Amino acid sequence: MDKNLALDLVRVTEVATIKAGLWLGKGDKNAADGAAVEGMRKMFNHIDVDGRIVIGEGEMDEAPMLYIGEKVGHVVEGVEKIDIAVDPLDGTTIISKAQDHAIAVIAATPQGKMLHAPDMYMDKIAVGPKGKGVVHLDMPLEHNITALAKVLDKKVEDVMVVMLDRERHQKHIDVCRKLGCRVKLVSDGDVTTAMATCFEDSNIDLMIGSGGAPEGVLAAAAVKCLGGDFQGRLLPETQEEIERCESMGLEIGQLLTMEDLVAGDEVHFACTAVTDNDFLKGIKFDGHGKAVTESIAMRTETGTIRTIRTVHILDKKEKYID
Ligand code: VTB
Repeated sequence: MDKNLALDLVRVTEVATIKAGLWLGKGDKNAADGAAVEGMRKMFNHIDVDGRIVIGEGEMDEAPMLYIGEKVGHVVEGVEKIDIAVDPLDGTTIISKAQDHAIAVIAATPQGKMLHAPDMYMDKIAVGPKGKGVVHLDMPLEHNITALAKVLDKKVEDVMVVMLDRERHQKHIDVCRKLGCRVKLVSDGDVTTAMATCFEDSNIDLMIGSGGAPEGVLAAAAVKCLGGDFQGRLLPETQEEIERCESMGLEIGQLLTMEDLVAGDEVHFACTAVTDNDFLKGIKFDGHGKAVTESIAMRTETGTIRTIRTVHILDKKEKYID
């Protein structure tokens, strides 16, 4: 794919962020989510792509916009057909409380290259470029942390492991406590924490634990562009979820490598920080009609990673989107 789609997609994550940002700290997560979805959906009409949503807000009958299978984009002649994964707002609770790690995010590939991850839990591990080939979801956590410390040339005590602050992760915390490494617990939003492993100055070395499977694919796309590694395993809990995995041709318990999650070398990724994270500042409204966002746009083909700081004139933008 010759075109750098990520540069277009970032305009879409910016709009989702502006819309969601209007609900920052207002205690209404549904309104924030709805606004992000609507903003993202509308902005797609301005982007020249022939897109099909493969990871979105849900099945057609449960989501009015950005549902799985929905066509998005302004189709012009000669434009390539692509698959699109979106999360207009990862961290709905976070934004309602103005806490860190909320993000608007999109990944795109040629058709058939992204796992259509169903809405269930996924066990995840993410690591930056130096840890690629060193950690493995099937290896004990002690081993992963020790091996990672070695390649990072750090003491085990200084390795920072991040995970969602959930009771189900107590077993991981226990291992970390025994080893003496550092643990960062975040309330929500594990797309940004997976990405943070790839930024050396984030002070995050390893991301582990279970969270949403669709967001796992988005995180894998980001980590692939950033040169790190991501592995996952679907965790079906009901008979229906088990059948869903089987219908996708997946074995129960199968390890999903980066290639299984996001295949090939034509991955485009864009995200905009709704609230602060370990590598981007969240949206700021100046109170006088302007907002500033920070985003990342990147693609595997060239390996370019762009950090984009944008000033938005809100009333002009509003007219443009509608
Ligand atoms: C959340 C959210 C994550 O998964 O934790 C969710 O913070 C599922 O976990 O960003 P819970 O059911 O325990 O809340 C994510 O949405 C994505 O992995």
